[in-house]
Amino acid sequence: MAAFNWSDPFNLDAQLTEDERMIRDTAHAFAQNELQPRVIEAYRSERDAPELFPLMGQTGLLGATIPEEYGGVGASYVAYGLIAREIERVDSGYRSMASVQSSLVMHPIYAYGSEEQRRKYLPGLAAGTLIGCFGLTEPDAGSDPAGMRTFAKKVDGGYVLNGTKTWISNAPFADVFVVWAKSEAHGGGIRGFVLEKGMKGLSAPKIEGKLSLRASTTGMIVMDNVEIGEDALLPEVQGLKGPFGCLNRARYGISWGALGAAEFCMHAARQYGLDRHQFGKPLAANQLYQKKLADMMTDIALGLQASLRVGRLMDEGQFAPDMISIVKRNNVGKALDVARAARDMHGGNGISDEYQVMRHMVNLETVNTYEGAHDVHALILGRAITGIAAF
Ligand code: TGC
Ligand code: FAD
Repeated sequence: MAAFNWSDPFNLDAQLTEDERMIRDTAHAFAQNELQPRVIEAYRSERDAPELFPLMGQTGLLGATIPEEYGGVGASYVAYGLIAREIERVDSGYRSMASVQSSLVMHPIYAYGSEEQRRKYLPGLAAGTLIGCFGLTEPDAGSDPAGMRTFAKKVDGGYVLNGTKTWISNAPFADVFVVWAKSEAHGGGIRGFVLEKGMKGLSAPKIEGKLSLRASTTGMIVMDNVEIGEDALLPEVQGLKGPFGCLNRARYGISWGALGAAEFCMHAARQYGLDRHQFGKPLAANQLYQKKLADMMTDIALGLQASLRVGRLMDEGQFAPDMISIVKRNNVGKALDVARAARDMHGGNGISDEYQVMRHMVNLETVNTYEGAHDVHALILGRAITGIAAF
């Protein structure tokens, strides 16, 4: 019989390759040494942190699945998930910064871009010397991106873009903007365009006052007659399957990341319960306290196994997007439950940012909403089960 390890109940470690374990350990060391010491103050002050991108880039954490010739490390999707888990163990906002860069900016340029676009942008994005953002959501088109109004009018030699994107991670300090718009030249179909900071008519004001994800900067993208050349169009994709192809990767990464946040919360609640005594015994000696820990461990362990399975299928090219809806929805919802319980188990101290569980809890409210809200993924799955779209 094998020994039981409460922090790795199904021996996930043994299911990883040597390379994956090495990437995980590198990400863990980076997150604990570089991110953890900054996060409490960064969250308090809602401070922009563009300086983290080169640090992540030097560590190989940006665009890890992209081939080496474009600056990536050619890692597996499982390794990508492990990176997200280690970064989000510290903060969902830091994971957001990295997953937008990797899945929502580097992936579309790699998968849908011209060779010239790949060579121009990918090495800088991988190194973190360029920062990217992804503009899909608009003030009147969130869960229903087909309702977007951003429009690319055809002119000689290129396009003129008009429209507003909102709730865009990294936008206020981004150098590279992957923007989705309806294109006059393509029958009103949705196309992707790569814009650059400094273009006339392009601005990215910051959204202030977030009560969640405060370590990550969020803004708008305002396009007021932005003139771009033909070379700004991503040539290899048309329609919503373009942005959704990126979202598949980011949602999958989130399914691992959210469980990193949940693991932090569970470990903190366990230690708190062992250290703190009430009624003459440790809190952890109470049945109710232990049941909460048992539920947390179970949900985290099952969720990790599910994400590992989906990651392996992605690496084999055998995944369906609905599988990703299962793990994004389930793992984020369960992580939110874990974080709320951990906050409660810390009593009054759980309210203080020093103990960090409440920060994870409020962060996960965003994670539950972006990249397809929890209920929207239920509807995607409902459509898969019944054949009826209930949106
Ligand atoms: P629907 O008719 O279902 O599909 C339109 C076309 O897209 C294709 N498609 C997909 N392709 C690849 N992967 C997927 N997951 C796909 N889902 C759909 C589909 O085959 C079709 O292709 P074609 O060739 O036939 O045209 O589209 P719909 O308009 O009915 O969509 C409904 C719904 C709910 C599925 C969709 O709109 C949805 O997922 N809404 C959620 C929106 C969302 O996730 N927004 C995310 C914005 S980005 C973000 O939040 C980043 S935060 C990142 C961070 O900071 O970490
Ligand atoms: P809505 O679509 O208005 O939904 C509101 C509520 O209604 C939700 O509970 C939803 O589940 C529910 N709902 C919607 N439709 C239905 C239906 N048919 N049936 C039942 N219930 C329904 N977007 C980007 O493009 N790029 C980014 O980088 C980005 N970063 C973000 C960062 C942060 C911090 C946040 C908060 C958001 C970010 N987003 C980004 C936007 C995010 O993807 C959207 O907020 C999300 O898709 C939901 O859209 P919405 O806010 O318009 O909500």
